[in-house]
Amino acid sequence: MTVTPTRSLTPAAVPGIPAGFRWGVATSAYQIEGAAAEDGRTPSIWDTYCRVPGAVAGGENGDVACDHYHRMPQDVELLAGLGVDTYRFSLSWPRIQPGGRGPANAKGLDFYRRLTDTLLEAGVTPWVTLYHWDLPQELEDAGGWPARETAYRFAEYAQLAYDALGDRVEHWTTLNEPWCSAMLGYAFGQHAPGRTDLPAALDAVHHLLLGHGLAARAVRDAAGSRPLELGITLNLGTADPETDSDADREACRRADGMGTRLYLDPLVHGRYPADVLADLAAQDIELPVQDGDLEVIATPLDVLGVNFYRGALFSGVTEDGSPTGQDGLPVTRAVERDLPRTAMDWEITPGSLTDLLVRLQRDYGLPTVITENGAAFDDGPVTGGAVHDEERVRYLADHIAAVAAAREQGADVRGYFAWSLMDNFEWAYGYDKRFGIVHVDYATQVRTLKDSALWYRDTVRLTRQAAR
Ligand code: IFM
Repeated sequence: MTVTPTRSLTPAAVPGIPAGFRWGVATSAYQIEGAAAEDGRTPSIWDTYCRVPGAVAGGENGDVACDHYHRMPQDVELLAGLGVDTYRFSLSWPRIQPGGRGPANAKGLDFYRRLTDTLLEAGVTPWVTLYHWDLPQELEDAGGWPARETAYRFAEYAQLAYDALGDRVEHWTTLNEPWCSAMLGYAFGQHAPGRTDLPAALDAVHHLLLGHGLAARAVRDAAGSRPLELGITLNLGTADPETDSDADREACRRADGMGTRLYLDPLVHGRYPADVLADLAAQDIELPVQDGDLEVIATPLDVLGVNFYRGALFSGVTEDGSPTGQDGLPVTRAVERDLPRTAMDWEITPGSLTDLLVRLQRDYGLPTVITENGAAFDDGPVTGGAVHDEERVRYLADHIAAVAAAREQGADVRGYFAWSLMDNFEWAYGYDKRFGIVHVDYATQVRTLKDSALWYRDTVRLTRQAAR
C-alpha cells in the first residue's frame, strides 16, 4: 500500500494508536557497551571478526563503542527523558557466561541487574534480547551455529540469564534476526564469523530455531507463574513482483520463502515450508531436522518482534532477460526503484510496513511489536547543541503512520521501538552509519539529542495524551 508522505514534521498525536501501546527505543550489547575485556567478558565472534583485515569499514571494532558499560546511569536518564516506556537491549552472552559454557559470571550479571534496576526506578520497562549476534568465540571454534550443540548451549545460557533477571524482567526475546546470524554470518561472509558456506548457513538456520525453542521452554519453565511475555525478533520485509510474469512471481515466492516463511512457518505452524525445502533439495541441501525438533521450535510465542527497514521488488530474470543465473539457479533479483534512500542505500518504503503487518496478522495471527525501525542518514554536525536530522524525522513519522494504518486494517501491533537510541557500531559498516536519534561524539562520548529524538518524545507524549 502507499502511505501518503508526511507533510508536516511538527509533532502531533498519531490517530489510531491506543492507550497502552508500547513506545520504546532499542540498542544491542556489542553495538554500544564497549568494555570488551572487562569484568570477565571473553571475546565473541564479533571481537574476532573485527580483527580480520578488511572485514569492518575503517578496521573499527566494539572495544569502546558508546562506552555504555561505564555510562549506563546517564544513558538510562537520557532515554527516560524521552518519555519512552520501554527499553529494548541485549545481554552479552560472553559477559554473562564467558566462553559459552559453565557457570555465570557474577560481574556480568551484576551489570544487567544494575541496568534493569535503574530502568525500573526510572519507570521504564526492560525488554531483554538474549542473543544479538555475539556468540562466544569458543562456541564458534567448536562449530558455531551450524553445530547442533550450540542450540543446547544457548538454552543453558538463557536459563542462567533468566534465573538472574527473571524476578525483574518480564519481556524476553530469544534471538534477534536469525536470518542475519545464519545468512550474513555463514553464507555471505558479511558478518561474523565471516564464513561463505551455504549448506552450513542452512544448518545454522535450523539450530538457531532449535536454540530458540529450547531457550523458550527453559524460560517458560523457570518463569512458572510469574508474568512473562516471550518472543523472537525477525527481520522482515515484503517481496513484490516487478511485473505480473510467472518468473517475477516465482522470484517473490523464493525471496519470501527464504526470508520469512523459513522462520515463521516452523515457529508458528511447526513445519518448514515444502516449497523452500524443495528449492533447497534442488541444491543438495537438507535441513538437519531430528525427531521432535519441530515441536520444540513451535513452543508457543506471546509476541512476534518485527524489525523492519524496507520492502523490495523482485524480478525472476537477469538484466539480460535470462531466467537462470551463472550458478544455474533460477534468478531472484532485487530490482532497484527510483525511491528516496537512506545512507545505507536502502529504499524508503513505509507502505511495505503496513502490507507486512497485515500479512503477518493474516498468515501467523500473533500480536506484533516493531522491535526495530529507523534509518541511518548522513546527519549534519552538532551545531549549538542540536542536530537537524529532518530526513530521520520524516522516516520515523512515515513508518509510525504505517503502523497506525496496519492497526486500522486489523493488525494487532502493540508497540514501536525506534532503532536506535543512539549512534553506535553498525557492524561491518563501523561507526560511519549513524542510526541514532541521539548523536554520539565518539571522541568525547558526549550525547546530543537530535531533532528526531525531540520529535519522537513529543509525538509519544501527544499520542498518549490523545488516547487517554
Ligand atoms: O544495527 C542493526 C541491528 O543490530 C539489527 N537490525 C538492523 C540494524 C540496522 O542495520
